[in-house]
Amino acid sequence: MKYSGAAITINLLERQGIEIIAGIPGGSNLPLYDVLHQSRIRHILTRHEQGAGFIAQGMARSTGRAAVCFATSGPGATNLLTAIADAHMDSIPLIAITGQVPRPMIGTNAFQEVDMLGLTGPITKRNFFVRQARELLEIIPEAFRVALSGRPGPVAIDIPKDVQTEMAEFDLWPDPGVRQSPGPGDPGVATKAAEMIRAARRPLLYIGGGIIAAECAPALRSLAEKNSIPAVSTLMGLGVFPHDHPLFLGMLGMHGARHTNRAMEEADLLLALGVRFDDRAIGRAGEFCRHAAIIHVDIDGAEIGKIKASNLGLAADAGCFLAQLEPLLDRLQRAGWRARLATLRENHPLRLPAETDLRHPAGILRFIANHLPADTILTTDVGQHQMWTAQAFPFQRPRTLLTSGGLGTMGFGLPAAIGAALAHPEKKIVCISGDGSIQMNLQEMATLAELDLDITVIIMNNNHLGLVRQQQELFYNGRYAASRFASSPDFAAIARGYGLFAVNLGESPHPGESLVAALTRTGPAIVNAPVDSAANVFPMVPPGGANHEMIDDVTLDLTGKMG
Ligand SMILES: Cc1ncc(C[n+]2csc(CCOP(=O)(O)OP(=O)(O)O)c2C)c(N)n1
Ligand SMILES: [Mg+2]
Repeated sequence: MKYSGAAITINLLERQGIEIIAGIPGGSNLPLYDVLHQSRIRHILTRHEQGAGFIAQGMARSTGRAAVCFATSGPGATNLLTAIADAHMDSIPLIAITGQVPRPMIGTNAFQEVDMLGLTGPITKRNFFVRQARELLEIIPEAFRVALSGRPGPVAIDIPKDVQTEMAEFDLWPDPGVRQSPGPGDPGVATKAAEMIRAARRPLLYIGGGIIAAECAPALRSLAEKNSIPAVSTLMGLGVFPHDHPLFLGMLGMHGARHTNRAMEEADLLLALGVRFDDRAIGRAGEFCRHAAIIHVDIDGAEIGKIKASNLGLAADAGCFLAQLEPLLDRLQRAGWRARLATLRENHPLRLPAETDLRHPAGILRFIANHLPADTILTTDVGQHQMWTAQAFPFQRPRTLLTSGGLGTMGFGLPAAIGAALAHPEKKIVCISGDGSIQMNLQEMATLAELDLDITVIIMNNNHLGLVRQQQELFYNGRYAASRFASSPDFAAIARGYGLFAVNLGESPHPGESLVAALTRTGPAIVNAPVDSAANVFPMVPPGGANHEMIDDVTLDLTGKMG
């Protein structure tokens, strides 16, 4: 057989089962597009490469499968970097394939030349520069294997234009790259963990995105139920427990409920699974869970002991560990500990506005939850609206909250929603955005209009960079530098300009009805929701503070301890 580098690439992507690629063509990847044009793979033309990166992420995050984006060299490639870094922080299997200037021109500052190998090194799991067309036969399957195995993550592949056109002769197509089954992990650790759990009186599970990546949410719930171990979750772990599960205590950390963070203070054993002790979750590390022994299990050995020393650590797949641990645990009620946690919840509840309060993002979130099926996928942008989504929306299942956790990238929400809708055409997708964030990838409204997907975007419009404004109010003595927009666009008019259906709740005589109409119609809808610009997300751990130093609108005690 004899194929060009471009044909080898597209063929191998087909063999990997890739059905959709998002991207933008340009001089350096035209040979790839020329072959893609004949392929059964569907191409989604975005309006910015960052949009393509986040569309691929939306597909990957909502399915757990690897997804692909394309960009040309130079500015096309650099426009992908934020989406690649974002995938790296949240362990998302993204394959970013960029065109590069022809080999003889490399290193000459050729038109649209940029060193992608150098730029993507720190933000990928692995990156490749393809020197010859035949190397693609190894590199493409290897890229998928790396992206999906162990701790998932992004892989970048940079292909010079003349490698795309170079012909290579070979006999056999390689097998597709697949996720390698994780090793079972040391069974001795499970035995030791079971002993520690048996000796504990107030154990807690601290779970995160690793449980979703390992697809072991059902195993985790049944282990928790068997031994009555209550659970707290990071932002990335929301959905692993249904929000109203009797053992679920909610999200911990910077914007967690007071009773959730307080429970951590009282625990004597922490079973940390698929988590990395991120600062937004644990606050000041030295003071996190001061009275608890820690068992830490994560697929990435580099995370064990990185931030917080553990009494027992294991680099293993969470699902394999749970399978070893479950038979070793007794059926227990732990009535005393659960009663204590119920009292904490009663005394320190998360106070949210009522679902009739459509001038508050949390009210809107509670309201829409009543009109959406339990498996609705929500994407968010980054800001106050993101934290209110985490607090107020009753997530029921894994992979129903797609949010930029580690990098916190404004502009994530709309393209990620497009990706989720492409992967789940039968589902309604809702994007919760902010008036700041939506403008960071606003151009993808054109892509949405073209694709006519079943997406409702709700822009929580407080005319501010709200989370910044909040920090300035609380920690910079009300010096509001660059957090208020002096002018605000008419988002509904803009959306209509893109050819989308749009409503402005501020102009609607019956906002609730307009919101339901936007949610229940099939096809895209953009909702501008004017909300109170003075509202703050509470409770809040001051940046750099310990979780027990939470403040809220009642205490507003910047130095005080948790009441
Ligand atoms: C790309 C990017 N730039 C800057 C920030 C810093 N930042 C975090 S939240 C925020 C404000 C977001 O405003 P908006 O989308 O309106 O959400 P709100 O907080 O008002 O709900 C900013 C600027 C960021 N997270 N991402
Ligand atoms: Mg805002």
